[in-house]
Amino acid sequence: MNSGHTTQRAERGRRRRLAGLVVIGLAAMTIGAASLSLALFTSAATVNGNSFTTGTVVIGTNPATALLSATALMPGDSVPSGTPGAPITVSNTGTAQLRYAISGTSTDADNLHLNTQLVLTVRQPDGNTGSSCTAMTGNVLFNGVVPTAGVNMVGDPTQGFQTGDRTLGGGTSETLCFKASLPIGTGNAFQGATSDYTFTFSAEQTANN
Ligand SMILES: [Ca+2]
Repeated sequence: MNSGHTTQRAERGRRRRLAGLVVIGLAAMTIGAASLSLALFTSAATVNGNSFTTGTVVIGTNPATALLSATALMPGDSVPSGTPGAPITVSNTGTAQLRYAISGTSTDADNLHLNTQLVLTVRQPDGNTGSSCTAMTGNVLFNGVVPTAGVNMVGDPTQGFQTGDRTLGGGTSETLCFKASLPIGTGNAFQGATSDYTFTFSAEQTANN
């Protein structure tokens, strides 16, 4: 009986010692594995400085208002008077090339229909280059009336290229010459009539378009 108990205690002790050895062994293996991964040679390369900035298209005009005006226009008169045209500089202060068109609208608040008589003319500068509108002899870009409903005077503001659309590179400008004329045959019904005109310069990117 005593001999049996002694044997059982010895057996339990042996099992505990064995379990302890197994735990110690596993711990040693884990530490060994960790030491092994730390010992690997590694390397990395970074590629920085990848910066993106979008381009801009910014159209502007000089003058920005009152390019043409008259207060006592008579049949046969033109504005400016004589042969010169009124120069307007169209600029692209953006960084990307733009394409632009010019459309016009007019008012007829007094219902006297001056805008059915007044003829607007847009030409390129004299000799088609430079910025001089002295003789108003450049290529004709538009010559006609600008009705209340509006009209495309130069090119077409519809997206994409249409005949007459003009291009301006980033940071460049060009000059166009405007003129308004009241035909000598304009009748009495148009006395004291007023129409106000608005010219809209519409620009869009040419890249991928
Ligand atoms: Ca267009």
